[in-house]
Amino acid sequence: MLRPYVCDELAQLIDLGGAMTSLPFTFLGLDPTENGFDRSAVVVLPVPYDGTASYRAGAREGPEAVIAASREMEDYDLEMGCEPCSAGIHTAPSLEPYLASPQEMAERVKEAARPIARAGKLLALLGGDHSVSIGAALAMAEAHPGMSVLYLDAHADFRDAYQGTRWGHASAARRIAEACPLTLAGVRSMALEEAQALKAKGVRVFSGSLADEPWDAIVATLSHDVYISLDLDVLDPSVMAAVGTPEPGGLGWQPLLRLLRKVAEARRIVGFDVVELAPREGPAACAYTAAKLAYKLMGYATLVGKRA
Ligand SMILES: [Mn+2]
Repeated sequence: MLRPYVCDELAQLIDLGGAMTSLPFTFLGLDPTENGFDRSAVVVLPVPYDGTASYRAGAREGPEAVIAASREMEDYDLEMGCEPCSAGIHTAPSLEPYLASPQEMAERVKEAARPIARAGKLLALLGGDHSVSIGAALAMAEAHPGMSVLYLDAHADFRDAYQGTRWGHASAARRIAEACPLTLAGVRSMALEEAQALKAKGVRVFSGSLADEPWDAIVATLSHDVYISLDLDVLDPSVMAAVGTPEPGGLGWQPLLRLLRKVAEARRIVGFDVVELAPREGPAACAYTAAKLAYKLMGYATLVGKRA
């Protein structure tokens, strides 16, 4: 079914069965005048694009579902004992997709992320299929020389090209790894071509559900500034069913939080993305889980971590 990329409040209520609320359609329902760009430490960039999805599409509806679910969330975080949103969370307008060329779409994301990166804001990109991370990571790497990327994904996304493009979700980690050091974690599925390329290029790979919690070993591969690209399919499908390409044997919710907190404690998180939520592929709880994960990352990055 064809749907507009940005649907109105009414469609939102019908689609997601969301509670009736008069909150603004921003992350957490925060007041946009109190959370303007200049006053906010965090900038949410919604990128409703799934032009390169190869299995189950629908990630174009991810950002909207995450923002809708975030409006049902409490501002207060029990673990941190405060309201992480007091740092200011600005929700930027949704980036308009460009469907004619995945490469130009990556460029468009990069241009949108650049001013956020240059202003020293914490970028919080909401996808979208995983191809949207390419432009975001490249813009962040430009603004933060020496930055490394922690790429959390059930799949390697390391094909040189797939289905006629080098800028799709299946090549996202490969394109990013050409620009900055990349660590792949939580991976449970890859092609032979990818296994060989990962080895040839010396990418650090932590595979499986990470049940032995190799957090220190993962952190040790990362430089001072870190960008986290988080494909929700890194979580086990029992926790996160609403993804385009579910893969068994993934991380649990708590282990993933422990990893993210470890990274925040030891490094400076300069930005992150949460991608691949395809809300129609799973229960509504998945959008809420994704929203909570994004908020946890905002809190860890701004409160727990190094800010210099
Ligand atoms: Mn991915």
